[in-house]
Amino acid sequence: MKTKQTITINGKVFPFKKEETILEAAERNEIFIPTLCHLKGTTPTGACRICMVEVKGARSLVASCAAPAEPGMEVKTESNEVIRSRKLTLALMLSSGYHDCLLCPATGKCTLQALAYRYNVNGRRFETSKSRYPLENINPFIIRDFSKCILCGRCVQACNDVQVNNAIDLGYRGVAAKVVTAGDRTLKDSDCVFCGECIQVCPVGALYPKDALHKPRYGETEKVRTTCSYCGVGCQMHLHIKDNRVQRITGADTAPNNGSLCVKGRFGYDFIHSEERLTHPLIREKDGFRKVSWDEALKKIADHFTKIKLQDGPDKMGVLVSARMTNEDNYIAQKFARTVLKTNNIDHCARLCHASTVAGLAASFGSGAMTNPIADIENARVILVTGSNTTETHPVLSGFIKRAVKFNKARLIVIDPRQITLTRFAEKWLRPEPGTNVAWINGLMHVILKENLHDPDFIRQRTIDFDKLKKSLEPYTPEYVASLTGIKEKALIETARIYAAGAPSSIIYCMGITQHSSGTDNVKALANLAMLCGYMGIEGGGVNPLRGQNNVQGACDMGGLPNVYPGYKPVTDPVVRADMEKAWQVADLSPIPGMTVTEMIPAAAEKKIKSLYIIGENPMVSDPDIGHVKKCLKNLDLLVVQDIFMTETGKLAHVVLPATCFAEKNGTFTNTERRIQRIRKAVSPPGNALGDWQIICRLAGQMGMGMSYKNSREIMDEIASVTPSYAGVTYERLEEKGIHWPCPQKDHPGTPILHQETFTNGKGVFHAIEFRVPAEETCPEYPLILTTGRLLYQYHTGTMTMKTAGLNEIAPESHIEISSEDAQNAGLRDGEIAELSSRRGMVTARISISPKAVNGTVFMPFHYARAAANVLTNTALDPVAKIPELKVCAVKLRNIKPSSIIY
Ligand SMILES: Nc1nc2c(c(=O)[nH]1)N[C@H]1C(S)=C(S)[C@@H](COP(=O)(O)OP(=O)(O)OC[C@H]3O[C@@H](n4cnc5c(=O)[nH]c(N)nc54)[C@H](O)[C@@H]3O)O[C@H]1N2
Ligand SMILES: Nc1nc2c(c(=O)[nH]1)N[C@H]1C(S)=C(S)[C@@H](COP(=O)(O)OP(=O)(O)OC[C@H]3O[C@@H](n4cnc5c(=O)[nH]c(N)nc54)[C@H](O)[C@@H]3O)O[C@H]1N2
Ligand code: SF4
Ligand code: SF4
Ligand SMILES: [Mo]
Repeated sequence: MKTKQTITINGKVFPFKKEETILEAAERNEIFIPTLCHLKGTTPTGACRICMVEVKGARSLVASCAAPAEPGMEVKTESNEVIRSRKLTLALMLSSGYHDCLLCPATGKCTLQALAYRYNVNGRRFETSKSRYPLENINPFIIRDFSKCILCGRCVQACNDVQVNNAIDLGYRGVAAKVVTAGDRTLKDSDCVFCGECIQVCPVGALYPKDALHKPRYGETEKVRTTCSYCGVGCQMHLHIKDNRVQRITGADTAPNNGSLCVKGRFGYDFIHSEERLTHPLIREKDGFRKVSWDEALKKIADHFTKIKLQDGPDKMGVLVSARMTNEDNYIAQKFARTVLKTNNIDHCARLCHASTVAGLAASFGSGAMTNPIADIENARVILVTGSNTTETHPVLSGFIKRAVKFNKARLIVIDPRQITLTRFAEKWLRPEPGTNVAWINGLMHVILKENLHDPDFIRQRTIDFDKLKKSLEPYTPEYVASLTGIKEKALIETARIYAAGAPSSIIYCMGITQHSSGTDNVKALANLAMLCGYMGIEGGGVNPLRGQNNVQGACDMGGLPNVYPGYKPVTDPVVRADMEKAWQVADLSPIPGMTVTEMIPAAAEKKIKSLYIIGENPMVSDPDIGHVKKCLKNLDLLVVQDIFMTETGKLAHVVLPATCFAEKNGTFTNTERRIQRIRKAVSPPGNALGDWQIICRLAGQMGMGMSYKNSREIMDEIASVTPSYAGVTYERLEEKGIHWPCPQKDHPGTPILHQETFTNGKGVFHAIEFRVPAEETCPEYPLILTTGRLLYQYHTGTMTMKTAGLNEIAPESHIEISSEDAQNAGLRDGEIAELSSRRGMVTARISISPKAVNGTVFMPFHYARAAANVLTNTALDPVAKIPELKVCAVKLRNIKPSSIIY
């Protein structure tokens, strides 16, 4: 029998694991060794010398963070010699720079201070040397106090090896040594993206949030673990609370983010305590709104809904649920629409986002969700990212891609018309014309088949309709694809070879694929590609749509859609309907699939929809052709908006209801990788604001239908009882790391990777897909393509991010991103104001000449209500998923001098 290898630490014998360092073996056995420079998960640098230990037989002390544990080793962690050495190291650190603990915001968190205290060392042993570098505070978020820096290098590792933003490094030598940016510029003028990972890892007070000096120190706050309420990555975070306020946010060291956050998650929380929060229900009066009681507001709504229901029928009403609110909120909202209003007219922003994913992947695999978990990206040999500006829109997830390239030699293919940041990490970057996705995907498959690089066993055993696919691919030769997409033949062929050589390759995609009138086709084509090479149901493979909103996956799972109940059970199936009637103890659930949001809003223009209850959505900025949206909403008999702020949509409402935000409620969000995670109440709501499900239940009560729950936990228990993929979920089980659905039983561990043995469908289905041009093409009058999307520093319609001054400082206004050639042709210089118009409207915005832009295409963020990109966008829909073509429309540019106009 193999004996376990052991190491002796402070006289006690411990087994150790292969490749463990002395430090790791000690930590695992709860023996304290101090560290300053050591950063978990990165290569040890041994820079700070504080972790020195005595090893029997060694000539000098050993840095435990870098030295491997060896069999029979005898280690002392606190011998006299070790303590002498640590005291000297600490004394030298304390005499270098200016360690003024009295005024330091790191008090309570500073490791140097804690060690000085533990080893009884002060800064008076040696003469102090002053810092050579002044404090830097001319960026929106981070203060760099070089006088406190001990040059441990953790921030450099955090930036380069964890977030892989490569903004800082150690520069200069000897006494001049310093953490620098390229060219030693300020952070503001560097590649820094203000993720704040450096602040989080700094063991002293050399890096801290700009507002830290006015806030309570670390020891004075209480931590509440919760989930970020911005994007679908679902980062786990700690809200630091004092005086009923969120004072600071830090990353929680657990999956999926392992401590990391992005700039919005870490710094974008001013909205929570904003003065502009809605605090009272409001009812429209002639020239504005009147504050009213909950009873008055709810009675008005209830009376109106009841009247429409009786006079015009339930299907004249619609409800928009929200991907921003919890599963529990969404479940109650759709239950309200189905059981109280009696309509399936329920939808939400997923329609504008991944409706084509849900439709496309359901047709191909039987389940429309991300197939593999986030951490699995690091197992891929090849990563194909397309139509996803990952570093800006799923920043923490992009770290997994960048680390896979940097440390695992994964090969990255980026296929995107814009020169997004990720192209810097890519081996191949293909630049298709917007709207030509089916052409290049078919082209890749054409090459793979021609060169016999496909996986015949997988195709035979796990799929159907391969022959149909094969035949459909014949015309898509590299030459033909080049003529449609602008991608060179050679580049396409080489890319096909790289993808096929992956074993496994992972596909990651987002809005550049879905937001097209051919969105469902694009998604099915990607599913074809992955099945062709057999990359399904395995680690490091899969087809991975990155879900956008914090809880858009959950809002779909909860049945926030017009055609399905919770768990995607069709409303048209009589057996399912009977089950739901029994579970909900109601009769006569509507058998008719409802309208989508892209149908409900236009239907208002014709009075086919008379009332809309919009919860946590802002279509007056986020829906295409907002000129028309406005007309439609104004035509409603009753518009109810339930939000945390007065939005552009709220301003048109008859009744506005104040909801609580994520920091004020309990519940769950389901992130992009299907991980159901807790959110927890940390502060109390402003004024009379109420939780979303509480408001809806009270409204149901007003309408004479009892819907009452003690708490969100009770709602989750009901969700589990009617939703097969959530059946095994309880709050207790979610506590630490959440659970990936499907989780069908209480003892089921959850399912990180889908489709392992069989597809949800049984067999995977190949689809023959023909390329179709976008609904609107360029023409002599509108010669440019407009594509729209996001910026790192703003989130959607800006209701939340625009409350944080620092985010607005970096991304203050809309702009038109354009290539220098196109700008020159239009006679425009960088920073000038131009008019951009489409067949639907016109906006003015500043020109931003950028290498990101490709000739012939301009890009505009859609975040800004002033100069809103959606004044221009096309409402053309994908015929299956009904998603609008937000990524392509035809526009023209006009120079409007003088350039000094600022709107
Ligand atoms: N900072 C920030 N993060 C966010 C959000 C936010 O508002 N702000 N929103 C969240 C939400 S809900 C979502 S859905 C996600 C969206 O995340 P993304 O989809 O990554 O965001 P978009 O900016 O819409 O960009 C999509 C990419 O598609 C490319 N593209 C445009 N047309 C085409 C095309 O025809 N083919 C291909 N292959 N690519 C094309 C664009 O150049 C762009 O790089 O982001 C989420 N994260
Ligand atoms: N041109 C163009 N348009 C687009 C896109 C694009 O790429 N280009 N992308 C589309 C996509 S993918 C999406 S997802 C949509 C997003 O469109 P929306 O969902 O309309 O945008 P948000 O700003 O996220 O709106 C959410 C609202 O919820 C509120 N809110 C936040 N938390 C809560 C809560 O707990 N309860 C309640 N009741 N309210 C809350 C916020 O204040 C905000 O007003 O935009 C779409 N529009
Ligand atoms: S700024 Fe902080 S983390 Fe960076 S080297 Fe200095 S002490 Fe270390
Ligand atoms: S990556 Fe997404 S979930 Fe994570 S902190 Fe940023 S916005 Fe929040
Ligand atoms: Mo989205």
